[in-house]
Amino acid sequence: MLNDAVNSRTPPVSSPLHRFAKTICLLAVCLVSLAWIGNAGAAAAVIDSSLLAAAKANPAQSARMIILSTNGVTDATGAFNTASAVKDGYGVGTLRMQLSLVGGVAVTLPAARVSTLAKISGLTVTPDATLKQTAFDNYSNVQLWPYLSGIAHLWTYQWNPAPPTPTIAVVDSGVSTSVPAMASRLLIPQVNLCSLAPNSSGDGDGHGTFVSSLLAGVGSGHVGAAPNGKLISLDVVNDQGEASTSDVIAAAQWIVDHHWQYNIKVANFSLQSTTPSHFVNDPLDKAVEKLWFSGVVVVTAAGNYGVDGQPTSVRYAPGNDPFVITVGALDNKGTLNRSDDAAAPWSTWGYTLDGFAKPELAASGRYMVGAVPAGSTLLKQFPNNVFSPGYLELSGTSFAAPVVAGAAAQLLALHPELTPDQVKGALLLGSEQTPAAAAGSLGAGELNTGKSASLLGGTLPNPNAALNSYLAYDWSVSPIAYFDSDKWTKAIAGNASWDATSWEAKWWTSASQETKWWTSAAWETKWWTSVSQETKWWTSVAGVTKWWTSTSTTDAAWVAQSQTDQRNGTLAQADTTTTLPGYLITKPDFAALLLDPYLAPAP
Ligand SMILES: [Ca+2]
Ligand SMILES: [Ca+2]
Repeated sequence: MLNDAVNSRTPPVSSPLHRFAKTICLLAVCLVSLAWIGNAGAAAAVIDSSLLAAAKANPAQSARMIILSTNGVTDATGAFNTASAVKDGYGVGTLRMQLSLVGGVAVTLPAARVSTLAKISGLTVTPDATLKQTAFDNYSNVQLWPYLSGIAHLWTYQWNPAPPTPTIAVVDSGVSTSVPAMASRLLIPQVNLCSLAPNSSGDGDGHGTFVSSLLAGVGSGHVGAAPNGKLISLDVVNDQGEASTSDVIAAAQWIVDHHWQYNIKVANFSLQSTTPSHFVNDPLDKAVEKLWFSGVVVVTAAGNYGVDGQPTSVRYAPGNDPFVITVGALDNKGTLNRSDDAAAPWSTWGYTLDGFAKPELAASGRYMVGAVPAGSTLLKQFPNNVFSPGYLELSGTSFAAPVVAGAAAQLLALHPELTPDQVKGALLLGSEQTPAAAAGSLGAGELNTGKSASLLGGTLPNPNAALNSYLAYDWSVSPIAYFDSDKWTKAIAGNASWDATSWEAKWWTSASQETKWWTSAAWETKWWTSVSQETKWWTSVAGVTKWWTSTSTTDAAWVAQSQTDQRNGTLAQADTTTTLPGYLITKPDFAALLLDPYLAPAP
């Protein structure tokens, strides 16, 4: 079972022994080639050139080295004893460890003694270098979110390197590659689709760079969710945080046209329209659905227009589209324990104008630290939010979305064959319940990527199953499916219990193997017993249809989500009064993580 395969990749515990075993393996590979070179040299000792240089430069300096002998540990030990006993005034050495696996010893000797070792045939002497394990092992983040979300669990694997994540498209204000965290992170030069002036090359606004650094940055101490894959940046937002719907749709079109070419399997939209809409008519919703039906997981922000944690309608595209993954902002309260986790008070949740509960799930989105370009609009607007040079601390569902987008990419790295529906199912099924959060405010729950990864071998529920029965094809136009909105509209207009029959039956039966989440009465009853809200909509279909046509063609202005949140006054005040730095991981947190099979970072 694939489930087992995934588990077997995860070391049981981050033990020193495991680490040591890996070190030995890496060294062994190294030394096999050295030994071969040595044998080719007719049994003369082979001394690594760096040790010879060290002996020449500072013969008295104590040097850590590994002595291998073609005759094994005994002869290597003898060689050490001979070298250690040399009376040159530099003192004796230390035999630190016998390495029977490779026929050698790890020792400390005055550097000058390599001249003695060089005269002993059959030896290979190399520095006992500090191993820089691999770049992947250096991934770290000073904040809590990568660990709490189970993302750090997937940064590394027992057998490095980790499988690369697929390419992630970022539809935002651009990415500045002058920011160290984002240098070399773009697969191809940025695609500029922004028609609104002023728009600098790179990222004049800063939002896209911030989002991208959370997604896949490699800045020291600020590694993003999917650092072992590449991004494609589609710039649709100008330097003032504005975009037009048509540009965002053009970006979706670009991704549809190029996803095979660049292996794009995830697209992040930390954006929203400013015009309320129904998904069946909204052009951007249709665009992101095309992405979804093309095999690209679409992740988007729920919005920051919630007030005091109360539900509201979730009414803006693309976060109101029922197919895609809409992400709410979790306030993890700066603690690893989930017992205090809740939705950030401004994180939007509730029903869409079409009756679908949003968000799907939530991830940390409060007091997030991300990279911003020097001179960017965001940096100028929030000088008091500077975490460290080049880094800001900001809050918003914009910054929760890339966490989930990165998580989706990590799942696809493990199982490239997964469809967007399956990725969505795995993310929801693996999500954690949070008792302190209002039912539904975090959707199915809080992201736990490690747990989702553990479920990939099993049958995954398809949260979109009921909707998929309304997919259709028009082969004369496109091989990509489309949502038959006429059929769906007729179905719900003629059957007010569409939700409780076709939707519910398929959704719940597909998940019958799971008990925890699917039997959650809170989710189900919240959804299905909100009769007043649903009825209100179901019985006004005619009027709604009329309203659709008056809004759907508007090329509305767009705003980057965090900017709405942070720049509209009250919320910015609420979050900026917090003392920096916030929500960091502590040593006790890290110790606790090691005991959690879904969260423990691989060594
Ligand atoms: Ca831009
Ligand atoms: Ca917490």
